[in-house]
Amino acid sequence: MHRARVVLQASSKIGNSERFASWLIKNPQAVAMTINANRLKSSTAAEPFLNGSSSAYVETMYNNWLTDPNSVHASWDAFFRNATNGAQPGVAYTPPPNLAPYAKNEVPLTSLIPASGGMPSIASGSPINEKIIDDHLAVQAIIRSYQARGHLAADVDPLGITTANLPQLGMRAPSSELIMRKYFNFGTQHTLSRHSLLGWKQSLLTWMPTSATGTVGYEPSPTKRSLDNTCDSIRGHHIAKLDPLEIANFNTAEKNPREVIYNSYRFDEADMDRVFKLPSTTFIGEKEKALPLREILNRLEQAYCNNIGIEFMFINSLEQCNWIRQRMEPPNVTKMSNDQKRLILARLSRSAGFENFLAKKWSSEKRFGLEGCEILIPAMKQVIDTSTKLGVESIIMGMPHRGRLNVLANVCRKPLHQLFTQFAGLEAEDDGSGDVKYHLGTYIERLNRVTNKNIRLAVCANPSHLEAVDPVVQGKTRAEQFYRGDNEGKKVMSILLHGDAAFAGQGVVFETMHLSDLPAYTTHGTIHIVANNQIGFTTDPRHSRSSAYCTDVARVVNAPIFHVNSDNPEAVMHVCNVAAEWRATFHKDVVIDIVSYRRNGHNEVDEPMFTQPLMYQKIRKTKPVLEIYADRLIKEGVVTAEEVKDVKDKYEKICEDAYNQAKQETHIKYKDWLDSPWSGFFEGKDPLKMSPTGVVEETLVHIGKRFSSPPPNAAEFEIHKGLLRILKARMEMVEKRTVDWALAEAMAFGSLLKEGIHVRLSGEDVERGTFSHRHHVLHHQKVDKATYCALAHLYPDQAPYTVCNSSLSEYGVLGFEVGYSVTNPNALVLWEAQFGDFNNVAQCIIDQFISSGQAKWVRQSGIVLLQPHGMEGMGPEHSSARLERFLQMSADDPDYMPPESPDYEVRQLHDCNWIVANCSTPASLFHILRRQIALPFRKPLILMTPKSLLRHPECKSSFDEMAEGTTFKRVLPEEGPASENPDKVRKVAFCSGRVYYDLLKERRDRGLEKDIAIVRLEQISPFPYDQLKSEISKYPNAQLVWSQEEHKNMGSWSYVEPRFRTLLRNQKQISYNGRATAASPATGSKAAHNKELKNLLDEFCVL
Ligand SMILES: Cc1ncc(C[n+]2csc(CCOP(=O)(O)OP(=O)(O)O)c2C)c(N)n1
Ligand SMILES: [Mg+2]
Repeated sequence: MHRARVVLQASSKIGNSERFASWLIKNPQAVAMTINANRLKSSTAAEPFLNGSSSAYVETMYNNWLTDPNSVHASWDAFFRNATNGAQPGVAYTPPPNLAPYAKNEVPLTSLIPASGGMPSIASGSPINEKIIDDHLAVQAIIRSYQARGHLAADVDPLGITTANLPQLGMRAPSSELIMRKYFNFGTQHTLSRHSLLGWKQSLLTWMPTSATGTVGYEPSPTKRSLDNTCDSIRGHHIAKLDPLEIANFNTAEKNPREVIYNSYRFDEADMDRVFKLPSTTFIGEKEKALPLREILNRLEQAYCNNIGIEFMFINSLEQCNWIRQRMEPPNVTKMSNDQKRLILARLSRSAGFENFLAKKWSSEKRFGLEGCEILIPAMKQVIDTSTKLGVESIIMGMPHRGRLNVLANVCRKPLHQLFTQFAGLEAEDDGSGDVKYHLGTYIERLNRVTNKNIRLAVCANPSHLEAVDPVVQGKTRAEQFYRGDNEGKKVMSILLHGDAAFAGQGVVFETMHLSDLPAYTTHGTIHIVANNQIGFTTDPRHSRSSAYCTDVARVVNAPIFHVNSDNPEAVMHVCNVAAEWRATFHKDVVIDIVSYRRNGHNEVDEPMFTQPLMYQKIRKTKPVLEIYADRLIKEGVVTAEEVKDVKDKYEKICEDAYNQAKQETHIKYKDWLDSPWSGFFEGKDPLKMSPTGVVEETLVHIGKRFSSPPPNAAEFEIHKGLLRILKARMEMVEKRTVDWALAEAMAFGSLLKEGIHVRLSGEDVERGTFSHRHHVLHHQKVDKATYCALAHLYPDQAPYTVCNSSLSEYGVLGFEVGYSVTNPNALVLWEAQFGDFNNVAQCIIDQFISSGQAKWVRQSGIVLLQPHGMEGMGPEHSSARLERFLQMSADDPDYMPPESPDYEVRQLHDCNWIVANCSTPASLFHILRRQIALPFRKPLILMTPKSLLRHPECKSSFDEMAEGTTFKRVLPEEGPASENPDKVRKVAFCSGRVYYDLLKERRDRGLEKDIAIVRLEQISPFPYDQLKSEISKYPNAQLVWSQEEHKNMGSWSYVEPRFRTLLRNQKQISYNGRATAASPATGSKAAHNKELKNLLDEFCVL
């Protein structure tokens, strides 16, 4: 307020030539700067409306006037003109002109003045009364407060236990304390949870009437000042000057974020019938522009404090806030037609009927039933109906255990007999080890009977690990959008279901949400539905989260959050409609928090009374929602009791028939549960025939040259000089027909792109490459966002190339790429770790999806993990990608050597769960990447990748090793002098990866080239028994060692040792050459590192 007041005062001193508002517009701050400090002290008593809460209002008026004098009422215009013309305090105000008749719904300011109260009338020409302004401001602030914090007083909990803080049953805040006009006595604060009170009591209720006096007024509270400040600065951060470089572009829709500040206001009971003009930020009036205060409060109560609580005022867009207000504020927005009500009831009946049926037939089986949140099924169907109406054709869902079978049965309409066979303990007809029934995925195409449109529904298979499937679903959704050309997410969307405890507790939720608006990761809005039963296993919310709601994580992405009481089905459906429309309109995430309860224990054999006795006493007394709603509709005359029974009986009969059909089944089929069928990919393919991986030299040259050239419009596109040098060096390599690591990778990608294979490389800083070796995206040095990616412009009809720096997340991003990779088999999807060390942050995705996904869910993935790995003296981290862990999870039997056959390689690959490799040459990289696509099936590839080798002069390959007719070599034999006279060779060292170059140098330095042969395993797992066998037999007189740079309990040793034993059949031994065992992957001391390396090399040379 100071600013407005001070500016007003300052302006009165300004000369006549500068008296118009227009000059202020240009640089209002400059005016403020010229103010004489003494003026701050001048009295404003003569302008009483410049005091207190009205000051902010006046400031707003003043700012508006500065921008456009016509935008404010004529009386304000006159006042500001007078003030700027130097009028003395007290005389600047002139009454408003009132010449034109008032438009319909327009309320004259004079009519707002109470008839009694002794206040002078505006029309009388006396100065405007301070109370009128204060009252209006108070009403505006009340409206705003309901919008911002009404959710805290909403009745969204069907148990009425208010976030499960139950020192004693029945100690919930009485509703009279929850509703503004009635509560004022806070004596029961200690019985209420911090969630329910700390937030809203002190803020929303700032205007509450004291029940003792009946006065509606401001209740001074210790937090008053800070609350006022909060309001004042609620969006101040948008304009705060935080960026020292001043390049941040804070994209807020509200350019003038200053809010009304309120300090004090006071209503009498008589005020309740006074009519107040409604601000443009509310839609409670529908067509009415003004309402009596009593009606305003009633409507606000209905909109914000009934069975729906809405959190949306943190959203940084006025347009979006208004959009929500428009859909939530008008009276009767949740009203449904009778047909709609019957549909909800029918769906609810099926949802409850399904759980009842399972409970009856398999009473002691775990199924994680939905009882208490049966409304989830109608809710999901409503979201799907509305989304399909709005153009969505394919929905990908991820969900936890709770209610999953019900979702499969009643949302996806998976054949019931297939579901019931899962309870029968039958053996599987096809390969794989399977999964428990409440983890399986499904895919279904069917007609949506409500919209009469075809729809594809997929529920992704998921592990027990809660929320782990979230990024996978997003990746799959993104991929489907990409391949359908659905660039705005109009056809394909994702729905993620969550439990309350998991949604609040699992970090991957945040990591996934944070992808939601990134250009290469967005799915253009996800609808999140929380089946919030107010408990996680045996822990209630006060011990499982620090946030007020389980959904608070969604606030970071500006997602609106709708909390809704599950016992009010129509409110739930309304919220679902709004959420689906929100997603279709803004393409941003939205959360539906269905506040419900869990009628049984965590699973059906758990006893909840052990740990939540009071909550469960309450639950026992709570009627099931089906009963509540059926009674309501019967009472309303929408349905009859007979109809309700008929719907129930019919569904029971359907279940019974399916049950009998399931009894006829003798086997289950895992394929029935596939979430991502690849139609046409396997058909007609020889499952053991691999396409060639070598390519014609012309292709290598073309890609090499393009990749080594600056952008075609080089004259205008200024690239960094250092990059010009790199490109030049690349071009020289191409001319010499050689490649380094980066060039080989580019040629693998480029040749696949040429063949129509989409390549997507994602991870932290992948565009440049952590080690500055890749440089797939060149940046114009003078123009922001002007980039050039040569691999995207190799051939006119090539497949698209996507290379994208990701957010700094491993769990989220790797999960995303796994989801991406299962969508289209004709794509090479790669995730690169910044350093291999960081892959363990994504361990759950590696363990639960990548290594075991096919075995559990018959779902294949050809994802590639590029993991910088190598002991180069960089300390405990930045050294090891934990090769041993991947090898330990390889499922091939160390005691079994597959029989030799011409298709040995592909057979092994077919049978393994993943491929683990530590290649030593660029040519190997080229072939192994291309082999991912050449295979007639898909397998994950775990690739250790180099750091210093990226620039090692010897780590180069010739075009000859990549040209037509060449293939990936699982084993690289010795080709030097030792191989010429193998009988004389005294030692054969087997190794893998970068240590080869250390061994090579040491052998050369010591002149042992004839004595020691070095054989490299370019692929470690599956173990290349066949090729190693012939290598071993070449050197009959040599001792065998395995040389590795990792510590003995790490690296490959534990994996290769038993397999060598199987291969050698105890006729020969292989010994270990490498670092001793250790707890830490690498030493932090450079000296110790060098010493360890020296020991390793010394030992290597001992003959
Ligand atoms: C990552 C992870 N940690 C722990 C568990 C064990 N667990 C299974 S269900 C559950 C409680 C989940 O509570 P909530 O998310 O509220 O879902 P609800 O069971 O209540 O539907 C827990 C802790 C798990 N499955 N995953
Ligand atoms: Mg829960």
